[in-house]
Amino acid sequence: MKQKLEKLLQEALAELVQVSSEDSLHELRVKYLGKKGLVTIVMKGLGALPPEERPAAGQMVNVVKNRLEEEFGTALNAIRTSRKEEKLRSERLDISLPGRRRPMGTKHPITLVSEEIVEIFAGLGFQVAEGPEIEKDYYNFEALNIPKDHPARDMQDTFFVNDSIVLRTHTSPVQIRTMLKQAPPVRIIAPGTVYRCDSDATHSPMFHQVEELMVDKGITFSDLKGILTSFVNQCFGSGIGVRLRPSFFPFTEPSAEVDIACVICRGKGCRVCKNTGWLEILGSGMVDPEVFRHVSYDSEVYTGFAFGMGIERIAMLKYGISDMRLLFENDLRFLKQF
Ligand code: 2U9
Repeated sequence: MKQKLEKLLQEALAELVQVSSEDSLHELRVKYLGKKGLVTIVMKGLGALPPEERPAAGQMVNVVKNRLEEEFGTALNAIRTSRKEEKLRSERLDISLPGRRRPMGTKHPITLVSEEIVEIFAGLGFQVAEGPEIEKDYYNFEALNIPKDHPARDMQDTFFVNDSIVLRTHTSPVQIRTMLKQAPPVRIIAPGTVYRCDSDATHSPMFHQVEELMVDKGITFSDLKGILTSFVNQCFGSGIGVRLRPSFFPFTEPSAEVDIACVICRGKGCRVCKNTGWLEILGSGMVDPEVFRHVSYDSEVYTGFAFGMGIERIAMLKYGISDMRLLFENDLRFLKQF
């Protein structure tokens, strides 16, 4: 019996050395220690021995059984540890690898031009002011000396939300709101989105404007000319020709439209300037006393100038864009050029 057990133990240990997976280890355990295992069969045969031999034989079987249990346990731990290490090795992340870059967008030309204009006026002491795009008829029209039934309302085809609320047709209501909130001096720039019911190659129902307003004691038309000339030189290049033509706006008196020498032909005459040599870039004027009355500014004490320009038009002139719709189609082949 002793020899038989020794042989079983040696065979089991020899087989155990070959085992490399939990499944085959389980099979080996069943083969030797399972219900019908080789060691179990020996144990069951103990009853056939003479009673005086049984205790020693029983002890021997137990020794072999315990030894195998211990060896199988150790082997199971070793298999599990090596499997875990293998998993960690194969799933290791190389955190030193450079990440995948997200494709970078570019600023829209309208944003670029708007930021450039704001920068220029910030350098001249103007502060940015903002207001709502859905605006009271009063701030958009009435306070700007455009009463109901005034023909000027037809110049700005309006999107009405209801009888008294409109989509702002210009950023001028921002200046009205600012003046209602603060006393002079005022030196603000109001960039923003505006809406007019108009759509073709040079008009979009939604477009962008930037307006400037300066109010203080003793502001004159020559201050307007000085600021305008400085702006034009910084925006389109120094020494560029500027001219003012008399015009009319309900909110300014006197009023002037401002032209610059054509940036394409430098004044010689071309298709862009329709052979005039000049390009209209903005409208301007001295704030009408009627507007000051609406915001309770004393027009006997304070004067001011204002002007406004369409950002799309400035962008088209600066970058030589012939169709305004290109600015709204968001074709990346177009946008990536800026
Ligand atoms: C207040 C008083 C006066 C702003 C002004 C213009 C002339 C003008 C147009 C340019 C092209 C609008 O986008 S456009 O169609 N603007 O011609 N804007 S004076 O005058 C103001 C504004 C606010 C309180």
